[in-house]
Amino acid sequence: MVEAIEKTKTLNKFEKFKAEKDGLTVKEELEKFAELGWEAIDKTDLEHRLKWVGVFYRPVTPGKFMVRMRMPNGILTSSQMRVLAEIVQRYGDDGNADITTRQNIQLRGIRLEDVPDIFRRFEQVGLTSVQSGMDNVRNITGSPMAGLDANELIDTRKLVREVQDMITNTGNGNAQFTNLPRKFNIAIEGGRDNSVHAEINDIAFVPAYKDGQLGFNVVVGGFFSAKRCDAAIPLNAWVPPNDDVVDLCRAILEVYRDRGLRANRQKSRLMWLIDELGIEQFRAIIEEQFGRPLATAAEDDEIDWDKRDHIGVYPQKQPELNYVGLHIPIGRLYAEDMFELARMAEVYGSSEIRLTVEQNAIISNIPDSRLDAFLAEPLLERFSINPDPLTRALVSCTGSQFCNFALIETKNRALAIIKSLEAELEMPRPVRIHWTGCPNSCGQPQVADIGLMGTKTRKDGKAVEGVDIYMGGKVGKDAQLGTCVQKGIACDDLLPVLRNLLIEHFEAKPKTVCV
Ligand code: SRM
Ligand code: SF4
Repeated sequence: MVEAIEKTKTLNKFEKFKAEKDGLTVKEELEKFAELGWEAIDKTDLEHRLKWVGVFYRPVTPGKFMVRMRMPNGILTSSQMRVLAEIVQRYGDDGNADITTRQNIQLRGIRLEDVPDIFRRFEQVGLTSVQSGMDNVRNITGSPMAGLDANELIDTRKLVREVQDMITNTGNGNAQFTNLPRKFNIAIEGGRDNSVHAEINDIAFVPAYKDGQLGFNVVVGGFFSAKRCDAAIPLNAWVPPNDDVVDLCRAILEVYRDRGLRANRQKSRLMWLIDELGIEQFRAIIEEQFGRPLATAAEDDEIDWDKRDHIGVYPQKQPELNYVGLHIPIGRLYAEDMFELARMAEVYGSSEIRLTVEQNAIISNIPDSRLDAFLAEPLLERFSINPDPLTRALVSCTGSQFCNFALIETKNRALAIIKSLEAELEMPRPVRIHWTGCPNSCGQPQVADIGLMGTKTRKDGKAVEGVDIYMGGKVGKDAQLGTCVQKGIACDDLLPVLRNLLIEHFEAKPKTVCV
């Protein structure tokens, strides 16, 4: 008993409230919360535990919640999209949805009193938002072309689903994995272009041949946080593309759950545990938990392409079928867009919609004979298949419109600045510009050609919104993280700074102005 009290003393406040009451228990209390109203419920339940079922209290818009879904491999059906559209439509101007940097969807404007009904509707169409926030495993990413790409090595759809089902008990919630030391990211890549940013996940599987057999090399510990950012390192393990993937994820999660560092929340991600143990001992412990010998890694992996953005029209491996990637500016969707995407997926494709980590959408399985009609749809005027080069590669996190961690407004500003730059510059190719509203790095500035991280700076003696600039991020094969090259540029002064960077480093040319 004394020992237990001593142990609690060293725990941070998050660990204490998790020990008092597991986050997942709020699942059984949703009807009660709906009746009580958000202002009357326990503060820790409101601000933290509800995230265990994917419901996020937004201090910026009190009473209007965000719901973060799970979209394994970034794939959903038109019926699922329609249900999500109906949900946000109910909230008028408050309601919208964002495609996230983890191939996922977040709904906005949600009232707590509607959550039980919303969850019933999710269940009817096979959707879940369980364990999508706080100390849980986030949406599991996979190649958005899984099953469509002629050059694909492994179709990851089933594996991603199986790993999600293991972690969430098939969407019902799994108390085995609801008290991790911190958040956790998993990605399973099956293609050649590292479409998932394997290097920034706590566990990533990348295709590799071992003794002639196709499977995955495993890398571990990649993460971003305000304190530290690191690319994943090799576990020196190879697994075949079967149950071993699920079992290895389980083993790593169990080890992380039971041995992960919990005293200082800034040092709780998996990489800190790997540091403490050393990668060799970490591997040995994982192998023991896995319960059988782990094969050593294949010498090379098969990631040998530049990363694709999937925007445009592409033939599938299935004859006479195509997928079309639509550019969704800063990932923002409104109900009418979502209804349209659902309708178009049904009319032209196979009722399937896919999402990318660049916050865009893909409609797949469109026959050659239907392509022209698809491309003439009015939605494509806004969700273009051929956007201007800078717009094309723009990514942005939520920012201060909805996120209370934000130091700056991101999405709307990102769009406005890109428009101005495009008016002034001729770009020979896309430049990946990523905005993130604070050092948490949800918008992944470290993977960008130019990453912009929100900060506060001073201008004319006043505190103003600004950015630190990151450069050198490389994606696809030989991915590497960018680093900070300039600090504290006021957002109002950013346009000329970006213009110069684009001219100096990315072959932009000023447009000739006709007079
Ligand atoms: Fe994130 C916290 C949004 C991807 C690192 N992230 C948050 C919260 C939940 C903070 C909050 O409660 O307000 C943000 C919700 C704002 C809102 O209302 O939307 C938030 N993160 C996002 C999304 C929506 C950004 C986007 O616009 O796409 C992404 C949702 C992904 C998903 O579907 O689950 C999102 N977050 C990421 C990524 C990128 C990735 O996974 O590739 C990262 C960096 C990678 C990583 O985690 O290693 C990321 N988010 C964080 C962190 C820093 C984690 C840390 O270890 O310190 C936080 C803060 C925290 O967890 O304490 C955070
Ligand atoms: Fe919010 Fe910061 Fe994440 Fe942007 S990077 S969504 S501002 S926590």
